[in-house]
Amino acid sequence: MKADADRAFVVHPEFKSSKSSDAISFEEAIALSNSLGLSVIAKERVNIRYPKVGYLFGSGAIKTILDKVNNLKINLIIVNGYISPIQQRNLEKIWNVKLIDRTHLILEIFADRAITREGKLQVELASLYYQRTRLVRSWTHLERQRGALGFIGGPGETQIESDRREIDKAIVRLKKQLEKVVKTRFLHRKSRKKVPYPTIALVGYTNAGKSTLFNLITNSNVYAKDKLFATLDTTMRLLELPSKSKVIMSDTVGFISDLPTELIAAFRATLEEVLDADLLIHVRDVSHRDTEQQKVDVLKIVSELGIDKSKIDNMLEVANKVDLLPEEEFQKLENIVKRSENIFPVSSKDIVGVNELIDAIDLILSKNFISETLRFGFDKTSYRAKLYDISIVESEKLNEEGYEISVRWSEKRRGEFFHYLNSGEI
Ligand SMILES: Nc1nc2c(ncn2[C@@H]2O[C@H](COP(=O)(O)OP(=O)(O)O)[C@@H](O)[C@H]2O)c(=O)[nH]1
Ligand SMILES: [Mg+2]
Repeated sequence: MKADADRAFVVHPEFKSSKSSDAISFEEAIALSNSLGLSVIAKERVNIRYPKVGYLFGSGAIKTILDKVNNLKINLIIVNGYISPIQQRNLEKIWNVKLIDRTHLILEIFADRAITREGKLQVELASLYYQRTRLVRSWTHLERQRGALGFIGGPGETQIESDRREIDKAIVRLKKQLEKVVKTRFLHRKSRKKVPYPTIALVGYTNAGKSTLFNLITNSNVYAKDKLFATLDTTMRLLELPSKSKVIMSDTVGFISDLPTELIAAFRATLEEVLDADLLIHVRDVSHRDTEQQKVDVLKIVSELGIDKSKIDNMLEVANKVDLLPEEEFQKLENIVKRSENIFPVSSKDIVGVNELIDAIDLILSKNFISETLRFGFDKTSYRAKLYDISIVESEKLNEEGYEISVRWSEKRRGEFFHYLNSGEI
């Protein structure tokens, strides 16, 4: 989608009954579009008093949008809301561009981010369900049906039915594959963990500022610029902390408000890297009117993902966008921060509080991760294999006596290794 559709126009339909939180959803849709790599050339809020059956928008709005599409050479319109298949087709014809709705936008993002086999299958499944609801007859078929006085059938109907059958078959196939993958999930996860560094994941709602903070921290870092790991995608980077220890930081899609229920499984699947992270950083937009509820949601979902309680308790909280807080609110936050070790007021925009955050990450990881050098003879190849297997080796030297392997690991992994060693299993 990126290549030919990168000049986007985000249109936000605002209904009479819209909640005040809609303004935020508009901002969020723009953040989502950006994170997909689209350039948002235009954005517009459109009041809808009476939704038009076939077009949603009134003729005035349709014309205004058409002019913008032509003047600004837009090739993709994102309607931040639900749009019926018929409305979609009609509007695409008038505007002569591709149009996607909110669910489709979110699906594109998940498809872009799914890393594991399970994640990819979940997203594919969700998009098949979505497609299944989008099958429409073309106008000619509809007219033919009317002519037949309500007789259901005719070429249009047959085509839709057969498309639907194809999709249903694909759904069944995918579900079977998914079942298999879920059964072997544990093995997959194990084989994926191949980086010998502690990992940090940024979590939080979309638009909280995760990517801004991620870029801020990683762009100024030498290691982040080095492409040491070809396997790391753009959402993961290797960083060097002030203590010289290295960590992998990963940005995530984030939580999306009013996530359509049919996308929940796919959403969770894209968050899998979070399960493996050694440290979670919860990035919040503290200027958001629903910030408290968002925090509750995030904590709930994180614990439902099956993350260790200790990891959740140790989660750091970034109170981002403090630059947008009125003085009085800022004071309140400062008072909370004084009483807590885990909350960091930050402005990723004005670059405030970032060094304090980095120092805290460094401290936590140095407390939780021990570096040491192990030495053993050449006959102990199984020890060496085990160390590589659990992916904690930082460097290795050989001398006359044997191996000299430097590792960096958590107390837990260390315990596991020595347990194996003492039990004679290796
Ligand atoms: N005022 C202000 N805006 C911010 C701050 N951090 C991020 N933003 C803006 O918030 C929007 C969403 O940021 P982004 O990093 O894409 O959020 P993400 O969806 O969590 O990755 C962007 O327009 C950013 O420029 C901040 O500290 N202050
Ligand atoms: Mg982002």
